[in-house]
Amino acid sequence: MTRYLRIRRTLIVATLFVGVAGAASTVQANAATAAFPNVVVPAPVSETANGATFTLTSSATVSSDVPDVGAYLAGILRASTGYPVPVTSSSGTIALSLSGAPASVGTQGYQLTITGTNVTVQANQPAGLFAGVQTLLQLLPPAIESPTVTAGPWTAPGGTIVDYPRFAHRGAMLDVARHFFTVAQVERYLDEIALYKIDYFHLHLSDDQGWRLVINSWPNLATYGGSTEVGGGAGGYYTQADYTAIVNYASARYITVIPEIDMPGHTNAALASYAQLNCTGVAPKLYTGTKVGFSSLCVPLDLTYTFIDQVVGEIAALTPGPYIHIGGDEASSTTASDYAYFINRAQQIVAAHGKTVIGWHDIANATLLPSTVAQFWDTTTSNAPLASAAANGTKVVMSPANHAYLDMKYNRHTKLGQTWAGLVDVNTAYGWNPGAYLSGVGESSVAGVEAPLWTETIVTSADIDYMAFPRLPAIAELGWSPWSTHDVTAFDARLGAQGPRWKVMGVNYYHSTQITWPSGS
Ligand code: TNX
Repeated sequence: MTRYLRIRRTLIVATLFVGVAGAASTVQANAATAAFPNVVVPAPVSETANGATFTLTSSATVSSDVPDVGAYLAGILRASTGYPVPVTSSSGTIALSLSGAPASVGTQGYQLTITGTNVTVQANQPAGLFAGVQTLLQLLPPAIESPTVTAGPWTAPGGTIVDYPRFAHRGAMLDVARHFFTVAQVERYLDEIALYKIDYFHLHLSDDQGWRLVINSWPNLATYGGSTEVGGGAGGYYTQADYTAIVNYASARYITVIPEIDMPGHTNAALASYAQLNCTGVAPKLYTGTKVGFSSLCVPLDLTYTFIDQVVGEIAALTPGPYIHIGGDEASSTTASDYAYFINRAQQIVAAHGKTVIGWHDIANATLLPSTVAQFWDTTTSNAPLASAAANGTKVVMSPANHAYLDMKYNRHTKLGQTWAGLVDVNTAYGWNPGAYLSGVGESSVAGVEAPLWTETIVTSADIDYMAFPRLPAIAELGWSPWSTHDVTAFDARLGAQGPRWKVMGVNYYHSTQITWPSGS
């Protein structure tokens, strides 16, 4: 495989197209060789062209062993082609099948075969079919993503792709606390991240500036703690039914929601909602600025743990996924010994509700449960407490702020965003290796990657789009594609091919000057 990919890279340089016919040993870089276009993000594990061209016609049908995935694909095809695309019980023109996939593709991968007449996606699990559908869509013309009927032809290059992820955890985070985003805005973002095989959506539900989810046993959290946001706007919150709608929308895209309640710091909204949670017994005012590190739950207070137990209990009951994120970052108003005590108790509470803890890497300063996952967010390449946790078996999600933070400015002219972790243009977002980045945290300690989007300066869906695209796909590729495919020139070309898709979808992406965007996009 490595050799195949090395040959592949040579072809990219020569022709900007990748692909081979037949076995690697028979590869020849001449014009007659069938080539796979270099368009799929994240880069697949292997692609073999067969020279055929598939054309989707008005008589096309979809069959699927997983009805929801068939319906998802047919819905996209109908909207843009105007064809009826019925979902049939078997032998569709496009067949999504849970049999016949190679074992090597695992639980999230797939095999996609495109001939002159048919398309087959085979996977071992439904998530793999969904991933294969995303690849197929990227091989069809960009207009296939149009929400309105558009002219074809609807062709896709023939060949076989065998594909599966490097890391099981490929996340995106949205901060709905600094600015509130409606369910519809969150669903729009879920639609966008699903295109790049993201499988975890981390929802940052509470911070100093807002509490965004109704907790029935502590109702003021949402009604008062959710009543503002950065800059003093009206804020907002999700009812439990809203949250369930988000969870279900994500789940239909094979994305697992990770809810975060940040603690013991980043808790001003909660402390403002209930005076009795404060060590002083006095509630602070609501906060609409952007400072961090000034608030803390009252560590010695018994009520603090009743509060956490009830909040976590309600959220755990609403959350089918395995994780609850307890934050734990920037607790600069909590002493080191209070912090360690607090994180230990918070872990026990989450475990008692049957969930696994994720926390920002600061939690490595406490004693971690074997299952607890740490999320690295700093700009350094070494972190002693995290390295020693990893040596003890802790798994790490990688979000180095100077590469993976979607709220950093692209360059000094970018209007939105922050600069504390540096300027992050596309090639910087792409230019690091998650499995060999932090000393003492090697590939086997890395659960995956996450691209967080903090929203101190982000207000609209157009803002979200602008900061996430085109960087989110770079992080998605680092999480999915084998390191042997890592090649900035080839990546930039693949990313450029996404531009016309985002244009058709109305995604307000940043036209990075590092990328050659096709004309008109
Ligand atoms: C740091 S990194 C934070 C957030 C801010 C972000 C802004 C981390 C875990 N916490 O509270 O929103 O920087 O870039």
